[in-house]
Amino acid sequence: MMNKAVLVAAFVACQCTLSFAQAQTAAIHQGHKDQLDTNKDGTVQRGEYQTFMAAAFTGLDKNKDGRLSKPEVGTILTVEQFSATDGDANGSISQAEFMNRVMADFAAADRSGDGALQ
Ligand SMILES: [Ca+2]
Ligand SMILES: [Ca+2]
Ligand SMILES: [Ca+2]
Repeated sequence: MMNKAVLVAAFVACQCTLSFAQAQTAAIHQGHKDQLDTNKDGTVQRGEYQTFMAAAFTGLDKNKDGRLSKPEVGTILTVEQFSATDGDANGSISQAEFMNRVMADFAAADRSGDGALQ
């Protein structure tokens, strides 16, 4: 579990200049699809993406207070991305805010609208 969390954090961190959706698409192209496609059916379903991103949130939440502070995401999100994700503008990103954002990105990346990314 720890290894997975570290791996996810590293994966997210290396995509720091991209949006979540771009990072996810790039990840698939770069061979990370196996990490997301946990049932190995060749597509990334909404549930698989959701599970992956929930693990990413856990990995990023270094002090385990259930929120992402600016220092915790400092190398991953730009100020603009942080503000866009912090829905209630309270200065930290809750898991709900994080998941709202990444699932919106999933929907944007799912151009065919079938709930899976090929
Ligand atoms: Ca799958
Ligand atoms: Ca935290
Ligand atoms: Ca917030």
